[in-house]
Amino acid sequence: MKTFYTDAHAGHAPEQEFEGGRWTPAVEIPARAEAVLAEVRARGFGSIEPPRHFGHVPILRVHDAGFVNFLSTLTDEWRRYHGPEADVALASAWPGRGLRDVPTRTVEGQIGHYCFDTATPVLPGTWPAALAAANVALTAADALARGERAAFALTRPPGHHASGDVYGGYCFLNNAAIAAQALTDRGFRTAVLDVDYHHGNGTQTIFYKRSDVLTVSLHADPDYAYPHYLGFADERGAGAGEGFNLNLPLPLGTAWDGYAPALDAAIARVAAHRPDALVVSLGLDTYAGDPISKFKLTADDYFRMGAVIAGAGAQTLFVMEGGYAIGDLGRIAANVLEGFLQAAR
Ligand code: 6XA
Ligand code: ZN
Repeated sequence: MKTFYTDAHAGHAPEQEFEGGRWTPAVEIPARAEAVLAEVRARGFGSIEPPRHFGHVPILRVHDAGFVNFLSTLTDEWRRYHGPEADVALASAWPGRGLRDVPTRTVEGQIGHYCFDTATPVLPGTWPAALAAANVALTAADALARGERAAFALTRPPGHHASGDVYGGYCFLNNAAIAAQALTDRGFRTAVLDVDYHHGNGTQTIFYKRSDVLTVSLHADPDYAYPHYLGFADERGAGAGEGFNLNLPLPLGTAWDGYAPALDAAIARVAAHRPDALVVSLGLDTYAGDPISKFKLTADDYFRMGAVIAGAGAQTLFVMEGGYAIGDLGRIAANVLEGFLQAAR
């Protein structure tokens, strides 16, 4: 299995995020991807290749042009408004209930329209890093189109919280959705399976009214976990997409005994869709040692997870999402890939 990677992600290196009413050390940092890269290299799964550049067209298949323009010019606009030293763009007001979500003249108004939380600072290096991550996912998708059984897009910043026109949750461009759309555009019947601890609200929203791309997610119940406002079991898709979104919210403290039946149900739904391509949003924050999450999967459970995913029988694209236990992150990511490779033989 090839891994696709570029060190361009390191341009997005937040030091802090605003969380729980205070600035706290950022957890979505370059060391995450570096740890996974080192382990994937050491385990010898296959070549590690840089992304090619696909331009804006495949990104605009998923994201709104105004959103892309906003993100790509945000640092400039932020500095115009807040002064040349201002290098952390963060929303501080939103068009909540009773207010009007209308286009406004200043970046202070626009940022609340395009962002949904305070955990996602935009720095001068953020847009190039986000663009590079999308290109990593697109290059890996292209490997599937060329016939590879599987590929690993070692992406950061992650993507699954970003919808067509809203960013947040450490995510800017939805790498997995962009890849899923690119595969669909090349004639693949496509499904997305999201195993990140957090519900992939962006991915769900992007494909919610469509039947061509199935979206399935296992995650911490939003009743107690981020992103709080989407990811409930009764969200099944709408219009033509009715029945093509499956959410499997799980209780606090879920370990493999509770996780495995839900993963089996998820894979059964994926298999029933008969996809040619399966895009896996590979969040690793379900790990017992994760500093921001509350599931209890062990390192060995990730071998099992990879093997179960192989059972879907589709060409599979793993796209990295969350996971913050940096000391173990490489090992658990590689365990998924190894479990998959052994079962897919
Ligand atoms: C912000 C939490 C963001 C969660 C990011 C994540 N307080 N998403 O891992 O998958
Ligand atoms: Zn997550």
